[in-house]
Amino acid sequence: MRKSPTLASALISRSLASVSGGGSADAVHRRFLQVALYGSSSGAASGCRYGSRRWFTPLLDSLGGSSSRVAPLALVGAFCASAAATSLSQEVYAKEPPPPEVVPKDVVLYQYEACPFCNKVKAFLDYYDIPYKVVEVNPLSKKEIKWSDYKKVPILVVDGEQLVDSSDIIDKMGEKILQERRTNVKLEDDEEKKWRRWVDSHLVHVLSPNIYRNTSEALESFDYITSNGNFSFTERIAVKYAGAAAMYFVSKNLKKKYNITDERQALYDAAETWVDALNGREFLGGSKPNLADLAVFGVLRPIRYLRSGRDMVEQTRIGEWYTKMENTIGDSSRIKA
Ligand SMILES: N[C@@H](CCC(=O)N[C@@H](CS)C(=O)NCC(=O)O)C(=O)O
Repeated sequence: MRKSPTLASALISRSLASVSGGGSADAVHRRFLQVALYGSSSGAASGCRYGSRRWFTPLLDSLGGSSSRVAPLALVGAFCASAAATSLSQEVYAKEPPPPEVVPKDVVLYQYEACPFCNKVKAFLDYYDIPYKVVEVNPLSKKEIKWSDYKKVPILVVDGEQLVDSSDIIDKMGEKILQERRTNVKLEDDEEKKWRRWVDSHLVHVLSPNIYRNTSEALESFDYITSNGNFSFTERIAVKYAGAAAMYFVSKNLKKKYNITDERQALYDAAETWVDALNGREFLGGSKPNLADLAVFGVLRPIRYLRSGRDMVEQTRIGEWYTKMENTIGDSSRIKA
């Protein structure tokens, strides 16, 4: 069903129309906006490197109709900063590499760098030390995933098999590589399941209203967004300010949709809820992270070093767990495509 155009879609659509030469008023009104923001902090002054930490945040709502006619505006950025360089004196926790015979030979992740769902998958791959290549998808053309019927990211191609949807991807990868380890225990306990569901049904929806909360945070986010990501030069320029303005308005709609009155408080509450769930344990999984730890960490990673993420760590008790997760996951297992 068609929805009315909003100021956000109009702003974005106009910018894109002038960039891509594109589209009738009708098509313009069908566009939907999705914003992604990504960052990376390796501490390396020379720029991003594979293996650095990344953050990103996306999530915008569809403002339009059928997917075949929708030209998404997604704004993807990347940044490298030194803020997250982990202190060497901090304790380093062990990763859990699976036995080599169960590790897939060829893993390719189609992603937006800042997408929380993509970061969730990456947290899993990084923690289990599964080498993977990344294909950064242009959110406007999506030409990198033209071959697939599935029009979202993440898509993970594992030895030629396409897996979609972050939680399903993690389930299927878990079945492949964790089977041996888990044969003697319940495949996934109820607590782990419950919190993984909470990430998808609650936590992710709190993120966008926070990173586009006001004009300065929206601009901060779009600084990230426009500094990297798979955009042409012209697209980058076109979406920078229009995107920040549009997202400011879209985030207001998202608040309504998800019944959020004070977005910052909602973020703090979510962080505190998670710490309560830990109930004094290092990780939800006990002495090692489980899939719920990886999911929470993955979706928070894109915002951690934005204003909202910094506030969250300052104002709640989540920082200690987050730092342990950072240390445990360590370098990414991403390899060059
Ligand atoms: N439930 C899916 C959600 C995936 C999703 O919504 N991805 C966004 C990017 S964060 C997307 O691809 N949106 C469609 C678009 O960009 O056109 C998952 O967990 O993987």
